[in-house]
Amino acid sequence: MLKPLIMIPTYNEAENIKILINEILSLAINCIILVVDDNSLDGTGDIVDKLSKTNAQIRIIHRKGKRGRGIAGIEGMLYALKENIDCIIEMDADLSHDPSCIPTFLKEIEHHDVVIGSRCIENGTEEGRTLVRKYISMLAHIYLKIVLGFKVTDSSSGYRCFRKSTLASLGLDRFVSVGPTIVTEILYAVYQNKFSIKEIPIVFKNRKFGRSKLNYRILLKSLLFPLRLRLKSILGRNK
Ligand SMILES: Nc1nc2c(ncn2[C@@H]2O[C@H](COP(=O)(O)OP(=O)(O)O)[C@@H](O)[C@H]2O)c(=O)[nH]1
Ligand SMILES: [Mg+2]
Repeated sequence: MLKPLIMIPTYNEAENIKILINEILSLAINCIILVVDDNSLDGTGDIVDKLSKTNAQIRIIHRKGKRGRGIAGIEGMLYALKENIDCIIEMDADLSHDPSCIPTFLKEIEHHDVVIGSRCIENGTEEGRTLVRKYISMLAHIYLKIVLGFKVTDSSSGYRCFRKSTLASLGLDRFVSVGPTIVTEILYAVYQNKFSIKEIPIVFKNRKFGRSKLNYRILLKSLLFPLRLRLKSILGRNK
């Protein structure tokens, strides 16, 4: 089986992170677990520090300075590219993404460049989300399909696996997303490079502990960002 680095960006996930890491360890796969913490105020970083002292599989990057899901994710991926691994799985820390899907990701990534956990294909679903969040996801999906031409059924899924060679060829250090638009920015680059994508079903569970970091400012940015990407691509093509 291919060896993954499992990258988990965190901000204030103290109630979730230990449960998640233990669930991943219980799968008993040869992997590195990398938490990229943005100096969480609730001690998430200290919890992972302690775990990492007794298990070399567990690593942590303590980020200082500007906070953001996007820049944290890119830093984690750039770290991963220097490690002796075959692929990178990214997942959220809030127990929304079930680690029991990891073996399926690893099986599929042997035959594809990218594997995406989808809530929208057969056997995939979403549990415990408010109607508002469901509509936001649905509209975001339609919008991304129109503006960026995405063909996958769940383009805003943050539970994904990439071959190391795929990520290495995307030029991650040029990416500009600070926040969660990184999910879109990476997927767009995957499409532009014509990499093969496979979707597998996931059951997304809404977080029970802690709070979502999504807010109206982030939503507005997420609305404008695909237009910016598309424009950049059109201007680049005409040069
Ligand atoms: N390092 C880092 N991680 C973040 C930041 N914002 C969110 N995350 C993590 O990104 C994942 C998804 O965030 P979440 O708030 O659950 O977003 P939602 O699922 O869209 O409501 C979780 O693991 C968060 O802890 C951030 O600013 N920095
Ligand atoms: Mg979440």
